Amino acid sequence: MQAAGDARGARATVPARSRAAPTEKPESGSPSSLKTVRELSVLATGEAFPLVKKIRSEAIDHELRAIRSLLETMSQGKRPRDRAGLMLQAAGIEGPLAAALAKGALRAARSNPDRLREVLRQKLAARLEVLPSPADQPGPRIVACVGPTGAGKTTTIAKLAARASLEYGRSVSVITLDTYRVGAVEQMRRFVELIGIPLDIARDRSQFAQALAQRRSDLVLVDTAGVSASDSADVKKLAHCLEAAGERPTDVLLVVPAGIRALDVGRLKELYRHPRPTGLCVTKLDETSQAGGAVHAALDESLPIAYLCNGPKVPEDIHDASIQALVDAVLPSLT
Ligand SMILES: Nc1nc2c(ncn2[C@@H]2O[C@H](COP(=O)(O)OP(=O)(O)OP(=O)(O)O)[C@@H](O)[C@H]2O)c(=O)[nH]1
Ligand SMILES: [Mg+2]
Repeated sequence: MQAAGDARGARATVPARSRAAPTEKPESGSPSSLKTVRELSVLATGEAFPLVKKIRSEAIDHELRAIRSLLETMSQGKRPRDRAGLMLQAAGIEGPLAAALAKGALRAARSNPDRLREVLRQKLAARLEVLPSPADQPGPRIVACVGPTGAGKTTTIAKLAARASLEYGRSVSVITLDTYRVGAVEQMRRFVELIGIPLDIARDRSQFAQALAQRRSDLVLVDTAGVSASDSADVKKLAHCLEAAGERPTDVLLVVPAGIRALDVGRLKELYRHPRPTGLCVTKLDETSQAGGAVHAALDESLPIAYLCNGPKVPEDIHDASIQALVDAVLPSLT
């Protein structure tokens, strides 16, 4: 795996879709692939043209910026330490991480307190790391999504599968280990049928090993059942299954919604000691104005960030992670 630090500089600025494709895009503009993308959008969101959501979130963004700016003006009289604390608290960054960020920023902003927010943004950016898109690495690869119930694991697998298969023409297959939840297999089956890729259903380690041995696809995406804090036995079973991947390059992405609380991130950390995640996928950035939980998931767990998702649409609402985009979501600039 490429060192995350190497890639950070290259990805420190936004546009999310600026990755090098391992293969040429063959037919991404063809009528049939456009039709498929449209059908995937309907399947994932219930609407063919989810513009309403976009317009609404822009209006909310605008309002939020105005409120943040007002709060900032009102806190001008406060001591810089308190202002830094308020800014981080409003972003959902808490505890020792908030204290460490504030401490570093106060020193740097001493000569110019008006720069406090900007310095906090820089301090945050300096701690975050990016994992170059695992699903786009050349050669055979397994990418599994794990995480709490309803975080967006299945949708993320569908987004990655559609992107790799329809946009880049790679050979992709999906194995689902989620055979518990009612309707889970059916949900995945509808996505793979639209994309036109095979699906294997594995109930245990031997079925998982068999599916891996049979499929020759470059990219094998593995969907897993959601777990809650009390499900450590299920996580152990999952780890046992994934071990069947042996020496094949495998990434385990911890999928978390951006609005997760710092405390709940701590619980996840306990839960996912094994399989140990190799990267983070932050979902539902469109659903929260307090995305600090995503930063806690990355920093408290020392995880590089692979993807940012800002909506349910398949495949367009997934983006290769960029530090700038995450910092903008968590601690937006007011200028
Ligand atoms: N707004 C928004 N919704 C999302 C996003 N990602 C997924 N969703 C929605 O969140 C809901 C749950 O998504 P799933 O992909 O089924 O979540 P999961 O983690 O597989 O859930 P379980 O398998 O039950 O643990 C669905 O309604 C998705 O459409 C996102 O980035 N933004
Ligand atoms: Mg699921």
